Parts: sequence; C-alpha cells; structure tokens
Amino acid sequence: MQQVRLSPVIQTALREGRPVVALESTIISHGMPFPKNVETALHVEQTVRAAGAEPATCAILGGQLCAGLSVPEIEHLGRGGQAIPKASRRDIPYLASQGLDGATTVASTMIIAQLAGIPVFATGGIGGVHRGAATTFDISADLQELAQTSVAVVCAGVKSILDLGLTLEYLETHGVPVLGFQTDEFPAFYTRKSGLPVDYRLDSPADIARLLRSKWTLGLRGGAVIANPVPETFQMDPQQIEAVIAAALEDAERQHIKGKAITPFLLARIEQLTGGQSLATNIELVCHNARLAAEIATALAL
Ligand code: PSU
Ligand code: MN
Repeated sequence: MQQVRLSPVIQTALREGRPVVALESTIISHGMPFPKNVETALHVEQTVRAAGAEPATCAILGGQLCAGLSVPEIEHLGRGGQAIPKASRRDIPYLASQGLDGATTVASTMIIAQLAGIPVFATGGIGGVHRGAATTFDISADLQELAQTSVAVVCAGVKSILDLGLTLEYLETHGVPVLGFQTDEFPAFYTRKSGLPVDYRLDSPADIARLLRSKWTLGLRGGAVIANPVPETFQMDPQQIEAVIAAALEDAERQHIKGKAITPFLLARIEQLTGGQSLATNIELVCHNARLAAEIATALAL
C-alpha cells in the first residue's frame, strides 16, 4: 500500500521539484464554523497558488493519508465538522485500520507532509503547553512532533489559551528552533506581541530557507517554528482578547472539558464571545502565513 495518496497535481509538482505547501484540516473541521471553514480553506489554497506554490491540504479519507484534496473533499471535511474525528499522531493507526476519515492536526499533518516529501507547512496556530499543565499534563502532541519530524511550520505564534512561556521552554528542551519572521518577539496569534523573545529573528524567506537547509543537511532532524505575526490592521485589542480567553477558560473548567476536546471548545467559545471578530482575524492570519510558507518553499526549491 502506498503510504500517502498524492493528488495528481501534487505528485507532478513534487516530481518536478516545484514548491509545495502542506495545509492542515483540523482547522477546517474543528477550528471554524461551516461554511466559513470551507471558504477559508479554498481561499488559503488560492493564496498559496498566487504566491507560486501548490497547496497540499492534508487529511485522512477512508483510512488513507492524503496530501492534496479535491474541492468536494474539502467540502466534506467542512460540512462534517465535529463528526469528522480530530486526528493527531495517536489516532492515525485506528482511523487507517478502520478505513475512517480524520481531520489532521499540526502533528499528523507534519507526519503526512514528511512522508510525502513536503518540508513546509502553513497553519494558524500550533498547539502547546496548556495553562495549568503542571497538574493536567496537557501538552499538545504538536510539540513532540516538532521535536522529531522534519517539517517547518509557519504559524502566527500560540494563542494565550496556552502557556506561551512553558511552550517555548518545551520547544527549547526538544531542540526546536523558534524563528521570528521580521520580529524579535514571539507573537500571540490574535496579537503581534507576547513579551517573550523568539530564538532568532530572520527577515527574508531566503534566510529562513537557508537555516532549514543547514539544519537538515547537518542531520539535525525535527521541525522549526516560523512565527509570523498577524498583520497590524487585523490585530485584536490585547486586553479585550485576554478577557475573552479568561472567560472561555472558565467555561471550559466549569463544563469539565478535557483532552482533545479542549482546544476546539476554546476556539468556538472565543469566537462566540467576540461576535465573530476573532474569526475574521484568524482567517487573515492563516492567509498571511500561507503566503510566507509559499515564499519559503520557493526559496527551498531553488
Ligand atoms: N490552535 C489554533 N487553531 C487550531 C488548532 C490549534 O489556534 O485550529 C488546532 C490545530 O490543528 C492544532 C490542534 O494542531 O488544534 C492542537 O490540538 P491539541 O491541543 O488537542 O493538540
Ligand atoms: Mn491536549
């Protein structure tokens, strides 16, 4: 059995050495409401194409790991929403062996991207160390994946539903470089600043591509976090978003939401509490990341 089903376009692009950008699907099924999720997924794909690369949205369909989806397949993931299992590394064997569908997280999308030979991946935000992890042990499998799988992830940082400081400590322990694109500060997803520094600031896609090539040529396996702050005009008010996140976290605690359900719960709650303003910011920053990822993939392909 072929490990990953590549769409014909992605297969050709990879064979010809053209730039490809991997995209995740948990954000489609669990990160945004229908139909905005489908519109956004298609718009992000268009953004990658406009920047000169091919988009490979990843998912598990009928038990097959897939890179490069058709429009009806993206619609299926968007319409299915919560009914499509959220699939991280530990979920892959069950879904594959049962012939089921899965919406892939950052961790499982990295796995598919690596198997397919796609070194660059764009998303909104990565998972991380949750607030209160000292007692809950809730640390996203995304971080462990970044430690071992050689795919660069372009994101807008980490939402402060998580503990940003502990997330950066964890990445340091596991040898994952955190690079700021045109910034010295690690961004906090909805806002450009967190008060925490990145490891290194790099100002061009070519510099980032050079760093990745150095890392992997030296046999230093694992990924890198490329933090791309949300554009100024779409940034949210830091105090407003902090208050909303605090309220969402209280709701989660009151309703005893745990495990894989917590991140989707918090995302939906934040969106309700901001009246859709956070969703608009989310959509903008994903496209912004897709463009940078396409530029990095292009520089890597040269
Ligand atoms: N953070 C976001 N938006 C998202 C996610 C995280 O701002 O959509 C999704 C991603 O797919 C990420 C996953 O990989 O949630 C992390 O889930 P968990 O914390 O359960 O590992
Ligand atoms: Mn978790």
